Amino acid sequence: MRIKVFTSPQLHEALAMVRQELGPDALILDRQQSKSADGGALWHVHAAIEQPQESVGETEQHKTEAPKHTTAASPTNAAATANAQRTDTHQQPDAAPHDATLHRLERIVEGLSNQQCSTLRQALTERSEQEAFDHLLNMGVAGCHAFDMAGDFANKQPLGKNTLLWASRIQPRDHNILLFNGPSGCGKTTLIAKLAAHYSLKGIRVALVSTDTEKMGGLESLKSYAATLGIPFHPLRKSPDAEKILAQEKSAQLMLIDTEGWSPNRDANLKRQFALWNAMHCTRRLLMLPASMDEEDGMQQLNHRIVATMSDIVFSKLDETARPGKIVNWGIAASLPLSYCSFGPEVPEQMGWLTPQALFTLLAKDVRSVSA
Ligand SMILES: Nc1nc2c(ncn2[C@@H]2O[C@H](COP(=O)(O)OP(=O)(O)OP(=O)(O)O)[C@@H](O)[C@H]2O)c(=O)[nH]1
Ligand SMILES: [Mg+2]
Repeated sequence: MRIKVFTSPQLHEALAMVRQELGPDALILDRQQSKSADGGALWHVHAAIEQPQESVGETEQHKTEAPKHTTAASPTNAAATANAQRTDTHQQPDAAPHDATLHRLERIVEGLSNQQCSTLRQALTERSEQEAFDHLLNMGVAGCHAFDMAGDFANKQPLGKNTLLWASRIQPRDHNILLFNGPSGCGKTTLIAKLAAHYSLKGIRVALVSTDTEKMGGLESLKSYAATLGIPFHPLRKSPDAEKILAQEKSAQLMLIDTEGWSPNRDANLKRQFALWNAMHCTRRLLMLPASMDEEDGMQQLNHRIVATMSDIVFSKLDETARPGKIVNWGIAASLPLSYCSFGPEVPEQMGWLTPQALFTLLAKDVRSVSA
């Protein structure tokens, strides 16, 4: 595969250059805007086309060579290239072994993202912004989001006001029914215990429910927290029982529902769980991802169809990662508003509500200042 970057002040011009040089089979991998030295807009379009057959056996070094650039000022011999590419595409041999192709694509994408980062960094004019960009990248924020946030971070301003969605704060006295779900061990039960302790100590009537009834010991820890706090606890095994629980707890101001952990590879129980969740008429469904999780694994979780039925996203274990910036990438990929966060195992401490100010604090690496 051959990759080139086409740069022009106008997007349509850059796309026309792609078509002209690589022909109609060119694949547009990405397009990004940056600023030119005089402050004007510059579009960078990454395009790819299959390599001719004889290049399949080329050395790895050649295959992964950095993308070549074409700018509006350096037009190329379009027609000849386009014709050559069209012919070559038809002459492609059968697909290379699957893993070799994947490996090559991964390296291409990696090369592209390094390339994009340096382009984006150069587009920042202030040194302080470039340093902020570097810091955000080190924290795990993806290049394009780090670019958007660099100015605010450099000026110690709240982050992501316009790029991320922010949930409206829970008003516990309004009879909220909050359901927490996410991968096994992400910290659902712990956060529910923290919230139950926090709000019941403030005099709010809290009731706990758990649909984690099939796993050995799944109910035990929440049941003991409920006993310690002196608040009601209900296991929910069958959907018809939901109405009884709702009727019994109608005076509860905050009902917190714990669920069984799931993952994209282990979602056989989700159908049964989903029916129980629906029966509880939740006011919010909060998806929890632990920041200790690998970013790609988190993205896989976010690709699951169930995510479309969630209202908020919660991040736990922020104390267990050196790259908390991945939550920015997850939040934007999920298109879900950010709400609670948790940054330690202790109940009832180490939790808070994510806000643009809290995100700045977190990425400046002072997670303890995120307030509840
Ligand atoms: N460091 C750290 N540990 C946490 C945090 N939240 C939870 N834990 C720990 O993570 C482990 C799992 O927490 P749980 O609350 O049981 O997780 P869960 O999502 O309910 O797990 P399942 O019920 O098995 O799906 C426990 O040892 C918690 O103490 C956190 O924010 N930071
Ligand atoms: Mg649990």
